[in-house]
Amino acid sequence: MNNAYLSLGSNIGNRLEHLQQAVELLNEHPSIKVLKVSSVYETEPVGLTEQAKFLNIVVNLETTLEATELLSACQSIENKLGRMRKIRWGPRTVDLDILLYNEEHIQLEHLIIPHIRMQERAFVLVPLVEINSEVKNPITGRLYHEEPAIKEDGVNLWKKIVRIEEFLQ
Ligand code: A4P
Ligand code: MG
Repeated sequence: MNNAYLSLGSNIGNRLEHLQQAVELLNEHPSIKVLKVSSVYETEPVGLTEQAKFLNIVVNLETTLEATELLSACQSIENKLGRMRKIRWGPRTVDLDILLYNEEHIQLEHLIIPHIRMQERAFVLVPLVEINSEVKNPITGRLYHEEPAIKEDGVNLWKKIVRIEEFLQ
């Protein structure tokens, strides 16, 4: 069994509903079981800053899928929820990125794990550390809660989540 962390973000329409639908679709996948869902954070856009605020969460799951198969599953959920793939870093119904897959270092043309920008992004680090404060960068061995970027502004608790069921209701 493999263990993975995903980052989910939405900044269009009913943002919470998009995140809930994405987690439901992940959990409905026969080879994926969602173990933990972080609280929901409202975050200032990073990269392309002239866009609406995001809601971001991090999800921990177990899966029998290979990393590349998990990426395909994430992309089909993005497509199902109507993402328009137009502007890099631009607005999206829902975006699913794989942060970590076991403690593997994967470098393929279309898949890099750990996610290359995760240690620079408070909107990833804050929810990640909330669900597992001991998680480490598998390459450097550094704890993600020690990354300086975690202290950056622009990430605010929006909805406290204690149990997955509560999130999926
Ligand atoms: N790809 C490579 N590695 C991975 C991975 N570990 N997980 C490839 C998922 N995908 C990975 O992504 C482009 C390509 O990355 C994919 O085809 C896949 O093969 P994309 O989702 O098509 O395009 P994108 O998301 O627009 O670009 P990118 O570079 O992934 O952007 P990011 O880094 O995901 O940034 N600000 C806030 N506050 N919250 C956000 O959630 N998100 C972004 C998107 C920007 N600013 C944000 C947020
Ligand atoms: Mg992406």
